[in-house]
Amino acid sequence: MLLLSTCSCFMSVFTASWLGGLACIFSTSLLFQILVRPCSNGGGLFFCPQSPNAPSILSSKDRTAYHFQPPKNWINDPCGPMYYNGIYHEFYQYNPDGSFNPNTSYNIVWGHSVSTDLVNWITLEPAIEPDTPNDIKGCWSGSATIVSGDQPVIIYTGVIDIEKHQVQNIALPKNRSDPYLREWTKAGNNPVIQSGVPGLNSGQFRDPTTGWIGPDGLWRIAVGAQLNGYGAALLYKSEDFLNWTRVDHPLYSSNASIMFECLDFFAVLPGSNNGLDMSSAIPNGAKHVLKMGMNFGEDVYVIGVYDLKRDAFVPDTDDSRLWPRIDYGNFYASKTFFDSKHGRRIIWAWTTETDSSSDDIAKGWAGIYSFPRTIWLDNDGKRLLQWPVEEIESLRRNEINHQELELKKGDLFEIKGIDTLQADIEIDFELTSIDDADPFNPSWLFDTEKHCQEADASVHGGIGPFGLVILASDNMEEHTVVHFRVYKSQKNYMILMCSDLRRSSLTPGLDTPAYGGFFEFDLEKERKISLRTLIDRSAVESFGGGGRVCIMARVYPVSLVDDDHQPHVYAFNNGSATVRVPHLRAWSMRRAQVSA
Ligand code: DQQ
Repeated sequence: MLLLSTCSCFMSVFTASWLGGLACIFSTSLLFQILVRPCSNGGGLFFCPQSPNAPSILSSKDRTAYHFQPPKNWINDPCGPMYYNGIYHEFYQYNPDGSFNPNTSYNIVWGHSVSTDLVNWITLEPAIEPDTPNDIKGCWSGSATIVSGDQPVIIYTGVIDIEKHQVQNIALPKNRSDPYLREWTKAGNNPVIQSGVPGLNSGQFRDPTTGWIGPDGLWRIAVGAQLNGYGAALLYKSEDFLNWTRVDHPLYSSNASIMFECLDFFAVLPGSNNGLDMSSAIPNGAKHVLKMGMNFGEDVYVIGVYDLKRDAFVPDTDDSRLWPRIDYGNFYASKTFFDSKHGRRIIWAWTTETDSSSDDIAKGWAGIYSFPRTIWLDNDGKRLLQWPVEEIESLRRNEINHQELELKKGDLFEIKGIDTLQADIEIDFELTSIDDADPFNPSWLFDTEKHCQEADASVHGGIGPFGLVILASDNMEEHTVVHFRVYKSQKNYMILMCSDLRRSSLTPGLDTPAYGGFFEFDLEKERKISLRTLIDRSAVESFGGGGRVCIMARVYPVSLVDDDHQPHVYAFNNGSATVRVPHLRAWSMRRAQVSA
C-alpha cells in the first residue's frame, strides 16, 4: 500500500519489474494500480505534481505525420470538401498571417489542398480571400455542391464589417478544365443571400450546407442561424443555385442551442455503408441526419425524417439531451461529402491544439483534421458508425499480430515491435462472461466526462475497465488510457468508452479532459468489443465498438521531446472478469505527404 502513496514510486516499481524480465503479460493488480492510478491519497483524485523541468515550448515531434494539416499556420473548419474529376478537394479556414486565431485580425481565407487518395495532399494557393465588400472581414465556412453533374459551386459566408455581420456568397471555378481548380471567381450577384429576416441575428447567420434537390427539382440549402434567440437551420430554395429565396419556415429549429454552426444535412440508408448523393433522388427507406455545431464546440447529430410535404426535418427525438455526438473528443465543425468515386459518405473535422496560444506561435502551426472517415447508419437506424477510410492502409507497415491472449484482472500486455509514436492498432476484447456487468445508471449519460473521471482505469469494475494504455513513458508518469467498461441496463448492455488524457503530459497548462461516450450493445449476440486507435504523435483517434463511439484527442507528452525515446503501448484489463483478446493487430504508420 505504501507504494500507492507517491508518484515517485511509479518509476522504481515499474523499472524493477521490467528489468526483472517478466513474461509478455505481467500480472499483479497492485502493479497495475500503480501504473494507472493518478496520484492518490485514497478516494479523491490528485494529479501528480508537474515536473519542474517540463518544457514550456512543445516539441517539433508533436507535429502529426498523417493527419491533415497545411505546411504552416492556423487552420480551423474544413470547408467545401468534394470529389471532382478524379481529385479530392479540401478547403479550410486558414490564417495566411500565422499560427494564431485570426478572429480579431479579420483575415481568414479558404486554404486549398488536393489529393487523389485522401491520404497524401498537395497544398495550393488559397482559393477564396477577403477582397470584396461582401467578405472583406473574412471568408468564413461553407460548402461545395456539384450542380448538374459537372459544375462545382462554393457557397460560403462573408463577414462584411467589424461587427461581424454575415451574408452568403458564391464562388465558381475560373477554369473547369484545370484539374486542380486552382482559381475561383466570385459571383457577380453576391451576396446571394442577405440576413434581413425578422428575428434573425445577422451576426449569427452562417455556414451554408451543401445543396440538395427536392422532388420539385429545386435546389435547397440550409444556413445556420440564431432566430429569436435559438438555433435554427434556415431553408433557402433556388432554381439555378445563384438566385435564392427563403422558405418561410426553417428546416428545423430548437432551443437546444442559441445558434447552430456548421450545419450538415444528409441522407443515409439503415445498415448500408453506401453513401447517398444529395444531388439525386433519395431512395425510400432512407433516414436523414441533421448535424449541428452546438454551444460553439460540440458536433451533435439527430436522426429523423425529411417531411417532403412540409419541407421540414422531423427528428426521431426532440430531447436534445439524448442526441449523440459525432465524436466525443476534440472534434468540431465537421463536414461530410458524397464520394462518387467509391459511393461512400466521408466526414472529417477540425481538431484544435490544446496547448497554449504562445506554444502555437512557437510551433508555427495550429490545428489538424481528424482522419477522413466513412460514415453510415447502423441496422437499427439509431446510430451513425464511422471508420477511417480504407486508403489509410497504404501507410501501414511492419504488421505485428497476436492471437488468443488472455487478460486477467490487473494484467498488462506490452505491444512491441511497432513505432509507438505513429501506429494503427486494432484489438478485439472478447468477454468470457457477461454476468458480472455492473448496473447502469442512466444519469451518467448526461455527464460522461465526469463518469470517465470517477470510473477511471484504476477503478475495478465487474467487466472492465479494459483497453489500451498509450504514449506511456518508461516510468508511467505520462500515459493516455483508452478503455471500456460494460454495464447492464434494463433493456440491454451499455458500453462506456473513455479516452482519459489526465496523465498524458507533465507539461502544465494543457487541456487534458477524460472524454467519454456510451453506446448500446447486444452482448447476448456479440461478445466482442473492438477498439481501433490511430496514434499520430500528438493525435490519438479512437473508434470503439466498430465506430459506434469515436474519440479524437490531442496529447503532448514531454517524453516526445527525447529523440531516443519510444513510448510504450499496452493492452490491459482491470475488471474482475477475464477478457480474451482473440486478435490484436498493429502497424507502424508511414509519414503521409500532408505538408508539401
Ligand atoms: N468558424 C467559422 C465560422 C464557423 C466557425 C469562422 C466554427 O463560419 O461558424 O472561421 O468553428
